Amino acid sequence: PEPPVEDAVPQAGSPGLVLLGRIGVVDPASLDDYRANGGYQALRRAFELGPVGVIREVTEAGLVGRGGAAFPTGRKWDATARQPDQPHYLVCNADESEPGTFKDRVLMEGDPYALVEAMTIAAYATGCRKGYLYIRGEYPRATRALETAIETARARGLLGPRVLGHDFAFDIELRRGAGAYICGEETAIFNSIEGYRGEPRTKPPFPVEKGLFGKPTVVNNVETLVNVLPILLTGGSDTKLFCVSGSVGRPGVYELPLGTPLRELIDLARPAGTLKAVLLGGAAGSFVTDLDVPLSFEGTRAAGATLGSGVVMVLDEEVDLPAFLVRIAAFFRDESCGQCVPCRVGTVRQEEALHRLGRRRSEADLVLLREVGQTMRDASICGLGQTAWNAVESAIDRLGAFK
Ligand code: L3W
Ligand code: SF4
Repeated sequence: PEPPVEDAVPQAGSPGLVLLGRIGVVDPASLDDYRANGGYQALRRAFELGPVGVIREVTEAGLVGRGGAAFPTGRKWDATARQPDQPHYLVCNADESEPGTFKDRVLMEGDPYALVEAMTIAAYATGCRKGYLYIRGEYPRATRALETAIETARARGLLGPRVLGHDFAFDIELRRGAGAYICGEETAIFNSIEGYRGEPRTKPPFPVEKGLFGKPTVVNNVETLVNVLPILLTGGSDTKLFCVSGSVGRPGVYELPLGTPLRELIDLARPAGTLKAVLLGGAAGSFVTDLDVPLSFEGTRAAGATLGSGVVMVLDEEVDLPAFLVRIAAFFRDESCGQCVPCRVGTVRQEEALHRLGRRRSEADLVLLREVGQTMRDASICGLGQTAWNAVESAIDRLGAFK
């Protein structure tokens, strides 16, 4: 038997949790439980506000995307709602694949109706009648939880031709990924849903204008959508989920106010060894050593890092840094879709150079790494290639790797 989802949430059941408040408290399969714990209040409020009012509240709350890029959600919704081209589509990006990221999994397994309700609100605000929930193929338990939630919501009139008795039709189709990291890139998702290879498209045009099936599309991450519920009910909370892993005694998903110092989070997770560095933002992120850095999008940016999707991977002095970097490079080489040369060739060259550097120091290989890394950053089509050198660069510059 699988361990209960709340095992991955060290704070489960604590007061003050907003996004994680129902994890381990409600039975994820029970719509009645969800409703008894605040469920579907936000959708009722959305119908009172009307689509324009919902977008105004989301914009005023300052919600930004939680998938890594922190784009303002209200702006995205407003741009889609205004498109005259029909139909509009909603896509929930639940292809959570960034190494070290597992927050969306916890939300989907432990509180699946919250995502169904939040998608319904997003669709109402932006004029979508159809939503696709694109879920990572390796998440069978989350898939089952969402299948149950979608079917139950449909049977109880919370999805379908007249949602909650209103003149608003909306339904959700669940699509499973097949193991490719690149299918978490928003336009690769469109190709995958349309039945093509999961390869990113060039942007612009942005999805708000031409997305799924060439139509205006809102794409949001799971955590971004779930944030809309407290925004409509209380004006928002400004908390963020963090996925803590590595050399700590209590790994798992934590919810803390944005801006909390990194040190506080690591103390909660109980560091296990002498800390060497923290990888923020996952394989696409960077190492930091300053534990006073505030965990906010601006704070991490000022420290030359990124909050990304909330990865906080703790490394102690025992870590074999060269091997760790080779592992990251191998991941990107494996997951590059191969569509553009800088990334297809660059990720191979990066891994080869790191292998050689692991055996013996070479100035020429360090120069090569930097040139290849900069080329990937400048010339790759999508975020995968553009960020594939981030962690390696910060390990060399900040941790003195290969000195
Ligand atoms: C309308 C414009 N829309 C941008 C939209 C765009 C997208 C969003 C962000 O993600 C991040 C990276 C890593 N009009 C617009 C516009 N948009 N300009 O805003 O766009 P963008 O291109 O900045 O980023 P992105 O390609 O969506 C890249 C992170 O993703 N990452 C990994 C993430 C992994 C997970 C996970 O496992 N859950 O999220 C890898 O690189 O942090 O910052 O919607 O359409 N003018
Ligand atoms: Fe594919 Fe890499 Fe180019 Fe992205 S950057 S389109 S993953 S080859």
